[in-house]
Amino acid sequence: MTEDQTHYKLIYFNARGRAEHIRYIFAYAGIDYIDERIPKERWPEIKKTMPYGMLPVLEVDGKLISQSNAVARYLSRKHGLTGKDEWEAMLCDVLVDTLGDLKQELFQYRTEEDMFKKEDKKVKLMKETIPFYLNKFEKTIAENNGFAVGSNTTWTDFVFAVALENFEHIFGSSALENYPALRTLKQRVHEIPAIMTWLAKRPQTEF
Ligand SMILES: N[C@@H](CCC(=O)N[C@@H](CS)C(=O)NCC(=O)O)C(=O)O
Repeated sequence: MTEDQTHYKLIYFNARGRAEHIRYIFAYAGIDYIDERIPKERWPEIKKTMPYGMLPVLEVDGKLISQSNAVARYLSRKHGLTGKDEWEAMLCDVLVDTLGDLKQELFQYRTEEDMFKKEDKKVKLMKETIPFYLNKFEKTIAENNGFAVGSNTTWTDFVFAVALENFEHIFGSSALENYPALRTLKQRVHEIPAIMTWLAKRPQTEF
């Protein structure tokens, strides 16, 4: 268990979503926290009390902090998960933000209601957007022997492991077959004992 005596409550919905990489950080660093999952029917009332009306929010000794990646960076800085120096910390951010760009495109595809537009989006994603990003991620992670940045575990590894799990859920388990370094990263993260313990006990949700 860590020296971190702060009282943390992570408030989110019953989903992995934008909170799961934060839960990996807590697990990895051995930090105690309350994993509060708001039922949908209670959200309208709770929304009014949140700083920007959205989740996740981390309660830190009673103070409410918004923005999943601000929270993730704060905890990662405190617990040595931002790489060995400022340069690596920046590289962590570059990869997280670039992956965020791809996730945004995937979100627009998943939420498209017009079936024709959805099919067009799928074709573009599969032929252009996904290979464009994944080939670049693959190259970087292969150069780092399965780490997103440098040669140690960073919070960026967790962001990728969570995203890659979702990616395989959406596109099938063979979706990463041409990306061995990405598969290595995901497997390595999911074989870290503290993360394995979390995976075994976490609530099962679709996303
Ligand atoms: N940039 C914010 C986005 C937060 C966000 O979009 N939260 C969604 C859930 S993933 C939410 O709270 N939706 C409910 C609402 O807007 O009422 C973050 O990363 O924390």
